[in-house]
Amino acid sequence: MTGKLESFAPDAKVIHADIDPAEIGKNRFADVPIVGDCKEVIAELIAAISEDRATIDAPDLSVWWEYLDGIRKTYPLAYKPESDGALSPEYVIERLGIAAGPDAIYCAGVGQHQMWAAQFVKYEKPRTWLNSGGLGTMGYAVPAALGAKMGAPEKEVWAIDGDGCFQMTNQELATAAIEGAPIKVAVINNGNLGMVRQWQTLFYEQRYSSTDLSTHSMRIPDFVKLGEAMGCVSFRCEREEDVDAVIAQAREINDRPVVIDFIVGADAQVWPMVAAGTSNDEIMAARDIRPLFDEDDAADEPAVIHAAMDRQEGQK
Ligand SMILES: Cc1ncc(C[n+]2csc(CCOP(=O)(O)OP(=O)(O)O)c2C)c(N)n1
Ligand SMILES: [Mg+2]
Repeated sequence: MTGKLESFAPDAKVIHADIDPAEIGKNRFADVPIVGDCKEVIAELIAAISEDRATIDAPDLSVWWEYLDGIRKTYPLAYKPESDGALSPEYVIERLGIAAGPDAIYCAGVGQHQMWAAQFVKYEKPRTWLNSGGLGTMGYAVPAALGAKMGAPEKEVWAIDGDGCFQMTNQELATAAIEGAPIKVAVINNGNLGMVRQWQTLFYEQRYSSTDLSTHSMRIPDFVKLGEAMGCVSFRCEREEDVDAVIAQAREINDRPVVIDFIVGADAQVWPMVAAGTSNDEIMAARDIRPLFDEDDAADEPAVIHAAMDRQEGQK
């Protein structure tokens, strides 16, 4: 994602590897163009860097780490409770990550729930986060979880899915039930195509168009009934005080797939973000607050009600 092109990494030197020569330098000048298969290019790069490292000292990254630590301190991973008292999607995902832990495999769809799953689950091990990134494909989570479970049957596998994404591939639950792949699906049901709704909230004066899925207002489809119809054990959870118990129940079931319909607030927003047409260094930390890296803005930060990282530290 370049954002506004002329301000994209203006001081960087770019190495651009691409199998398609027409792509090289198409958007951004490449100082070092390499045409080739990334499988080979990356392997050769790794070998070249290791060779360099044998003779040249590793670079001093202390200034970079100081800078990153400063950002971490000023903008801790956080979320606010929903204004209408509804269950927070971030809370659900945070609790799920703590319960299932770093050995589980997590897959996500595309949208707000995906961003929160990236932020609030504390990954510690490789190959535990299956993600359809960069022009990601809605509907990825359930089939990805199914594949992960078939490939690693001893692992606990969770699909963290959106109510929109889930409707694209939930028929694969039948495959999971029939083929004996007891995956677990946490539907983060915010009633909306939340990622799109967030843009309509922030940039289109709350003129909501085609984002309400009726998964809240009409409960269509009813994900509990749908899960049951597909041979899964299904639960619904709407209150913060029930979240841990329903996750624990789901974790106990290993002979069938499980679906949990988490009914969460519609208005939670994902931060940080870059607005369309703006530069990546104008990244927004919260509504109306930009740029992220301007120290003067730190005082205007919204109240950090839950500092999720701190709370997780406390749990350990
Ligand atoms: C197949 C496909 N269609 C459309 C999109 C564009 N898109 C990205 S996120 C999103 C909304 C996803 O809604 P939901 O699954 O409910 O997730 P939420 O953002 O609410 O967590 C859409 C329409 C896409 N990425 N993939
Ligand atoms: Mg949604």
